[in-house]
Amino acid sequence: MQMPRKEIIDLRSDTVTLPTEEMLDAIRHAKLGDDVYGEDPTVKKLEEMAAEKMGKEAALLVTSGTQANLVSLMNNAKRGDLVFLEAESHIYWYEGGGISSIAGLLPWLIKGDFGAINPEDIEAAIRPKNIHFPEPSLICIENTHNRYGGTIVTPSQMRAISEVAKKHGLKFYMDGARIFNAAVALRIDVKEFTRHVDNLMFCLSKSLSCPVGSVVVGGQQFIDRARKTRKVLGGGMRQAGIIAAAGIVALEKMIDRLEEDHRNAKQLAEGIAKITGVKVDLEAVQTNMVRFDISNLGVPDELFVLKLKENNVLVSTMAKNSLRMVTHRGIEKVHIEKAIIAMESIVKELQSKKQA
Ligand code: TLP
Repeated sequence: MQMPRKEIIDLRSDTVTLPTEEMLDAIRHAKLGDDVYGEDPTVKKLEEMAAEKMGKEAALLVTSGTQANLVSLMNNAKRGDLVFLEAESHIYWYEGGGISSIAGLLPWLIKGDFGAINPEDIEAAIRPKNIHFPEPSLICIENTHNRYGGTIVTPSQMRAISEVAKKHGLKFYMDGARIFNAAVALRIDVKEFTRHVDNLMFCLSKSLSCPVGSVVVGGQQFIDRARKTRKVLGGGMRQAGIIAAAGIVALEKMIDRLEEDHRNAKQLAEGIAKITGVKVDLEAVQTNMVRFDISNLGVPDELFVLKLKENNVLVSTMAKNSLRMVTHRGIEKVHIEKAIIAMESIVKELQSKKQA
């Protein structure tokens, strides 16, 4: 007799989401053309929809969030320029150093509060024009902020940063990989965020459930230049309508449901906060991520992650003693309950071994 396969509760990231049936249908029936010739009607439609949704002139479909950030950095600043970034930003931590090795830029890190850079700290970091100093040209923020656990940079915080940018003639860019999570959590239109930046990117392939793709959005001239940079980086995609078709479904149908992911994340956070030895900052649980600290358990991270895996729960490691769980489509209330129970029993087992 064949044993039923155990269901895996994959909380490593919202990037693991699979396309919906509707996306697969849309892909199957998409009108296609060669997008490098500007002839793919489905890509054009997605780019127009994205620009309209974000309140900007134009948009560009790219292969990934990393490519979106790189293309944007290369078109917001010139080689040798200085870029202000939050110290824990994805661009700095997880993009292979492309900001320096490819874009030729110098990152200047500023520590934020729950991921939001304080405008006064940017002011303080801007030095007078002097032959010794690199030219600052760009401020980047991340919204929601990944390494802080999906925290939101609010529109009013963004406005204050944009005032510093304007005062000093700097460009202002947002890595908005999960900006729809922020908009849904605060129940406001996404334009409340985007109006403060010159340009931004958002990801289709994370909580919006698309199999691949991100979109860069901004002014027409910026997007025209970005289109060329994307080609140089090998991102000209020919019949990319098969990617855009899923993106259109995402923009039409997948945004409102993010509220469910946020509810699940809150329930997960409250459940694991009750477990002795596990610390969660509930104030930081603002969208679909839960970052938690296991330093009081006195066990190596790898062992804890492995124990969870043996119980069919997958999580990711963010730093020593710090783990992350991300809720997304496919993770339901029942999975949250199972994950909490699994964690409770692992902690109990580890603690009884310690006492023995
Ligand atoms: N984030 C991934 C990993 O790379 C850590 C994840 O699982 O969260 N900006 C932000 C804020 C991101 O979180 C990510 C992906 C990216 C950019 C890059 O997107 P991709 O993976 O499409 O290159």
